[in-house]
Amino acid sequence: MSDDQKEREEKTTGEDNSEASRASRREFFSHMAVMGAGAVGAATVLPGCDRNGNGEERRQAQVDYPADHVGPGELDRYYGFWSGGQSGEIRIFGVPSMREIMRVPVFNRDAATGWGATDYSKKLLGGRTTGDTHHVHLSYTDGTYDGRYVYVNDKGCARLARVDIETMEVDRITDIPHSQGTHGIFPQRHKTGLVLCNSEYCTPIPNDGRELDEPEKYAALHTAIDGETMEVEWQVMVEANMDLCATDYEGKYSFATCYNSDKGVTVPEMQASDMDHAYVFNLEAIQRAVDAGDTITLGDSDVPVVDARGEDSEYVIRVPVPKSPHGINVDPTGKYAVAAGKLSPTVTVIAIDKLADAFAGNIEPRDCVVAEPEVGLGPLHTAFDGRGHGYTSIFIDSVVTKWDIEKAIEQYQNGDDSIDPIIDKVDVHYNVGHVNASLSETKDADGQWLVALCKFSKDRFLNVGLLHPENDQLIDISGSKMELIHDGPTYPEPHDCVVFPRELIEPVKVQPRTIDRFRMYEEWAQEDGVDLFRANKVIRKGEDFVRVYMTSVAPSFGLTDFRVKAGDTVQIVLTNLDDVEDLAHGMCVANHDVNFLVNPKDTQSQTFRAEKPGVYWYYCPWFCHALHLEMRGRMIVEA
Ligand code: CUK
Ligand code: CUA
Repeated sequence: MSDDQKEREEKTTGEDNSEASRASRREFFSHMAVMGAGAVGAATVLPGCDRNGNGEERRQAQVDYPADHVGPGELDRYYGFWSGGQSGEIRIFGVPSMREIMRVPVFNRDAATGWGATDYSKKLLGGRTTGDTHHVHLSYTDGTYDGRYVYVNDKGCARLARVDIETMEVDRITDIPHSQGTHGIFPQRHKTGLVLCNSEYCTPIPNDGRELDEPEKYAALHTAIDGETMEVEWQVMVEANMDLCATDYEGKYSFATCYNSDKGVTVPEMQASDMDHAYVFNLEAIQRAVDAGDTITLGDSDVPVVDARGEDSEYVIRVPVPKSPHGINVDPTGKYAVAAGKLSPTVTVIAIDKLADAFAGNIEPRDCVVAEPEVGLGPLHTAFDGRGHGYTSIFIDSVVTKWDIEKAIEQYQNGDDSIDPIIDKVDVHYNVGHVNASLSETKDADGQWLVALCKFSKDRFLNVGLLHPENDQLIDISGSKMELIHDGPTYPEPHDCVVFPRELIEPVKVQPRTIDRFRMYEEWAQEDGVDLFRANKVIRKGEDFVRVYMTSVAPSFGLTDFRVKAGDTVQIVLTNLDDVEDLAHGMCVANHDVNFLVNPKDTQSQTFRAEKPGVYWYYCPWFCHALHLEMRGRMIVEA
């Protein structure tokens, strides 16, 4: 504690908080903890020992805390980025504490921050207010996370969004032409290159009403978006649906599972055949076709499209996989793509180095399969520990199965049933969807933690009514046996997550005003001849449109009141001059449905109509100061 802080604390509490007096109190509290916590607390804490370190450190530390223990004031070793499913957002977790630290609104309307109501977020969202985020991935360089961007899909409205990690704000949203149910996405891993996105639904293309009732003619698109510009680069049209997506580590291939090769439109039709397939896209061949103009365009979109429907070609091959496969994951060595059977109790291991031969026609696509171990009923997704093991989530059995990749290959190659690749199974609660392990999707997978995102919590938490939370479980995978460590309720419905060491990202704490949003505000300021950091004035922009520039410094707004006319459209542009970390203010206008956040050194705006004459208080909704309640002013609406 600095002298400064000490002085402040003494002032506010009137107590002696010197080190000497606090030491005795700390002793008292640790004594209490031992009494209360039994075995867990009955340890002497070695100063400086890292209880959340890697498995070895944890085992060596003579501390009997549970492995996930992150004490008050301690930081997690890992970040987790969770998708938020129907909530349309991203959530940031700490691992191993499994504390939800923050939410990042993406496709949703978020009342706390004003996302979806502020002028810029509305523009990005194009008037939409819902989303369905399933897959979050960070941008890569050289096979591991480079700390720059987070990409996330919207299955609901066929979009890809990008979060700028520096500011933790969405900076781009791209609409994907002719796509429905944009589901699996995956960035390339050799560099920040393309982000590949699968249409899960087949539709008429173009979907303009001319063709409706001939599902056999429907098609789906594998779309490549440039991870830097977020422009759609090209699309490949295939004949059947695509579910999950993966990329290799070299930039040569991308993968998509197809669970409905029958092109059914009812549930029985969709699961009719015993074999479906994984599409493998040859990115170099596709790029050659695009460069050569060997493409078509669809409807009103000018994106070049490679038509690869029907037969295997230089662009795409179909590796047969039983039955209605769901997840597809590439292991950290980059050697294998593992497709999970969903309706088959197997996972199918595809050797990536054999694909070139299959594309050349020297071998059949199915010859690229090198293993197909039985892992349980309803396999969905596979994570890796970097030590040669796969961890597959098994939905129907509610378990995670740990298996040995090389042993599975040996078993398949020798047709030898005495070889058992299954190492361990652990019960999860219940009906697990995705699993993901620390750095599992990178070449640096470290085999420490596995997160199991369970779809049903049943009786694991207090009863809260009709809708129960999901259950996100933490499993220690540092030893040979998996160990379930933690249950955590989450708001519906995370589908996937990525977990990585905290050193890999470094968000800023005061707005650097670098993202596109500020260009919009600077244009306005220039147009109106004002300086955003000084302006506190009302500018009438037209017959019934006024722009109100305002600043804030705790605990006051730059304007104690402003006047508009009934019927005016009012745009409040608020710049927060405070530059103290986390000293947020905001703007809430009484009875006008206006409420937004403005972070330190940030500018935000919202537009609304002032319908009725009268006096309306506006106030700061973020607790910012002892005089926070006094941080308000009057909007006076003249008749
Ligand atoms: S999906 Cu939900 S559990 Cu959208 Cu990745 Cu498999
Ligand atoms: Cu500013 Cu409360």
